[in-house]
Amino acid sequence: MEAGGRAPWMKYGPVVSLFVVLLALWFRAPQNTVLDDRLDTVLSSLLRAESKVGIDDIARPKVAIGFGGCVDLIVDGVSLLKKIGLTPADQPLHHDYIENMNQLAQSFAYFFAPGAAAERFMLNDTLFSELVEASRDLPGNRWAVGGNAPVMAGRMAKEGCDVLLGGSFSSDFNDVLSQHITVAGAVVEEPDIHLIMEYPSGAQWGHYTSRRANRYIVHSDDHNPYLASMEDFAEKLESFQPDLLVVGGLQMMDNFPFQSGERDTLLSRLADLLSSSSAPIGVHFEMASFVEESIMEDLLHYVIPHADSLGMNEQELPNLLSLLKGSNITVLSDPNPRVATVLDQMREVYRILNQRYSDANAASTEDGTNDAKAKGKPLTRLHVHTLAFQAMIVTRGSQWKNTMSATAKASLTANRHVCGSNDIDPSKARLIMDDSFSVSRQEGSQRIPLKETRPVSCWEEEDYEICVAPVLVCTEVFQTAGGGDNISAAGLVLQI
Ligand SMILES: *[C@@H]1O[C@H](CO)[C@@H](O)[C@H](O)[C@H]1NC(C)=O
Ligand SMILES: *[C@@H]1O[C@H](CO)[C@@H](O)[C@H](O)[C@H]1NC(C)=O
Ligand SMILES: CC(=O)N[C@H]1CO[C@H](CO)[C@@H](O)[C@@H]1O
Repeated sequence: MEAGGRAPWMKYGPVVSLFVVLLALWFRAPQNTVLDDRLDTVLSSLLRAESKVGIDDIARPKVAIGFGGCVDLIVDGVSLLKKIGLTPADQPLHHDYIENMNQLAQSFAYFFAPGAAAERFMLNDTLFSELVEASRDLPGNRWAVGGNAPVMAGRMAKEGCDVLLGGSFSSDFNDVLSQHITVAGAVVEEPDIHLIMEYPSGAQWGHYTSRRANRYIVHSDDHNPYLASMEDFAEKLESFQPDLLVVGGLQMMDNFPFQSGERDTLLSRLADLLSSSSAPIGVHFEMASFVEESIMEDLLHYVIPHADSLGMNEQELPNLLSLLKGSNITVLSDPNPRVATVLDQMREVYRILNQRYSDANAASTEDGTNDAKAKGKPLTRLHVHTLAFQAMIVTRGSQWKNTMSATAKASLTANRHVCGSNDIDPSKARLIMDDSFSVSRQEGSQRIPLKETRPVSCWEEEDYEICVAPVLVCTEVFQTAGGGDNISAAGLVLQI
């Protein structure tokens, strides 16, 4: 009986399991194919949108970019911390700057778990040198040209622009720059080094697991905080006659131990430079990770009023907005925000900054001071880059062209940069944006479906156009650092 009872099972068992496997395949295969098809269509449609606009390769657009630069030493963050024997902090904690090992452990843990980008000044030279020494022989480490200005310059030169770059570099650094980049600034012996601690999604450090790929950066600059190249840059600017002026790298001043009044002098000189450029050229300011409240206030006073365009990520947007609304710095925000949330924050930043501009104008007309410097400029372009999507607000009738193609290019550049390859491989990409998104968190707001054949959604509101493009998120991360700079620069190139 027993044998007889088992026989049918043994006979049909393999057939049953084969059937189960086939059934599973039948259920899964079409869905995967659908997903792959969807990705392929989004990719080809984004590429088509990007190539709608060409760049004049005879009269190359001219872009002047400041300030500073460094050599990036890129390592796997967790491997480095293990090598130096830093045990995971019990308590993640935010620090404005880093003075010792314990603070490093707490600060790293704070940003590592949510997977939020962060950059901190290291006040302790000894500790910084120790970290750099430990990184030098860490397997898989890489050296690269770094700093916002050189990365944006590199991307713009690659995309067909002639660039004037303000920064003080060592001579071997100058040698690796593109032939389309002219440097304004002194040659220095010892370039500043930035230590980039990258980590993939799901990386583990003790009981912490990273929710997304990102990096934690420490630096201990000697040259960059002083905007040492500014005078040279200002001088060359006159004859260079750029079509666009880009400012970035000012976060190197954050928490730097300046003498009293020093930073103020530097930034007010920068304000003069931005407002005195003879022709009314576009000015773009690339935000970054700032935590010192007083420098943010200075930016609001000296830099942002002179910018026509701002670029930033999902951490920097809420930080700026909170300050504009009179609240404190926000050190950490949701690293994967929804489209509606980001668009609402962008609308508010756009509205508040333009309100400030018209208030300043009204005031200066009233008291008869017709001082052009005091007026600043309205904000006509705002680009926010996030992991899942790119979003832009551009004023109708402003100087910025081709917003749809620029948003597509920014999105493609995100994948190209993070995967480290110019050709996008759909098998290393993933769409994480939802099938449709709401244009605002306000009740009853319109939902826009993500159409594979027209992935960039653009529409008009008030006096501006909004474009949103999904990012084909890279799943095999080569590098996240410098992503924002490459993306912002790529978006600007098509809009000059
Ligand atoms: C700086 O770092 C070194 C090496 O880790 C450490 O010995 C020293 O105590 C630190 N200094 C301060 C002021 O924390
Ligand atoms: C804002 O910062 C001040 C000064 O650091 C602090 O006293 C205050 O508690 C903070 N407020 C909030 C809401 O975090
Ligand atoms: C993917 C990509 O091209 N990334 C670039 C970002 O910018 C730096 C500096 O120009 C380049 O070295 C990277 O190749």
